[in-house]
Amino acid sequence: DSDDMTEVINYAKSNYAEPNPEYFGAAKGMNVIYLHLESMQNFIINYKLNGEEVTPFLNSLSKDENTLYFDNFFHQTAQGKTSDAEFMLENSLFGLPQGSAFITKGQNTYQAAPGILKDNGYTSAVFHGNGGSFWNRNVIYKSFGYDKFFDANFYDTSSPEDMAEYGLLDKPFFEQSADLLNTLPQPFYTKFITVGNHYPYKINQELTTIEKANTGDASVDNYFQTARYADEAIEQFFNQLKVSGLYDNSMIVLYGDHYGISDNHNKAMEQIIGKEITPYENANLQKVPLFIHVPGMQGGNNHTYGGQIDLLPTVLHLLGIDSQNYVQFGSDLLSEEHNDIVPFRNGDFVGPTIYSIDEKLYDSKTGLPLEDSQVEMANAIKKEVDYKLQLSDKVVNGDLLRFYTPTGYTPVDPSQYNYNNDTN
Ligand code: GP9
Ligand code: MN
Repeated sequence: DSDDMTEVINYAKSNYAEPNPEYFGAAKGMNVIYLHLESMQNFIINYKLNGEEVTPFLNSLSKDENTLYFDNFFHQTAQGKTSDAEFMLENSLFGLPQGSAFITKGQNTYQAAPGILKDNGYTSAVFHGNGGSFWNRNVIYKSFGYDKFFDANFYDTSSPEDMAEYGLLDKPFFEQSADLLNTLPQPFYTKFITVGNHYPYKINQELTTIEKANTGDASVDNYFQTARYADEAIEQFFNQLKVSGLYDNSMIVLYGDHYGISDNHNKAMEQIIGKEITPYENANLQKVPLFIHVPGMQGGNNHTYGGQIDLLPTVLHLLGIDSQNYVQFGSDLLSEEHNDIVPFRNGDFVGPTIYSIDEKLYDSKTGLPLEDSQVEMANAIKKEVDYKLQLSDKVVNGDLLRFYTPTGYTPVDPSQYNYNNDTN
């Protein structure tokens, strides 16, 4: 009810982090291009398999002068996997503890990125080479205010060798996306969802350019080949953007959606990373890469602790749009006031001083168990984390945003959108 909404608004106010003037508006008026990198984990960035880089293109971005690379950035997904990642980055609301909000809460009222940006003159579109009803996308994207959803219907999926288990492989996907992208009025807000690097990472060997690993665990071994394929596809897409000229007036955001290798495979992963996988190391394996490329922006490696919940306020501030009137549970990664405690969906958390995993505390730097003197601080953080998750769930389960319209925000009318056969 509206009392709950008052509590939510008060929390959102207290959680708001002022933009950093050095970055605020660095991408003002630019297009936004999200690359949703299926199952890409951070350990693979700058990792060498038998002396060879696995993701040379992403590695080069980690050294690019106009790219920020966040190396303490965590996925915060649960059972909703891909859809949880999307839900967080479109809304800065947490996915639900069970199931997928995409499926169960598709008709809620949202104040998502496409809606916010529409009021700032942006067109929005999602590109994905799988059927539109997967994860209920064709329903919830309307609630988010997406103008267009180019699903498998818009792509040529007739060549079996171009297909992965969940749709069109990344290289033909990006290639065929070029014409669709050119139909969009600028500035646009877009998301490209890749599928080639998806469990169990099987790929036609003719498409591979790196050997498998040899741990004996098939999905771990294959992962390096599909990650390399994804890396090549991303490079190809960057080249396409350079040719079309979009590269010069677009912010490109690349993020891993969730882990690719679950903890069932930790024995093989110990061989890969060369150390024992304790609960602390297992938490570190939940890091996913985040790159933000903005023409003219000062890049570099950023060690701030953050997670997917923080992306929306970060991106809005880079675009010069203040997030302060919106109900968002994350905070701008580039702000001095950024909250660097990263909640996981099960109530565990990580941050620059303490990791709390399964009720046990670890020193963030060393991974050693924490002394009793720090228990009090950890308990206080834990309380805040639980409160935040529960309040976000209240918003989503109670569809509370229908009781609140931020100043200057035009509510979305989902019935206005029609995706599949609408090619105008
Ligand atoms: C399918 C894709 C995969 O459309 O996005 O989702 P996932 O299995 O990773 O949740
Ligand atoms: Mn996924």
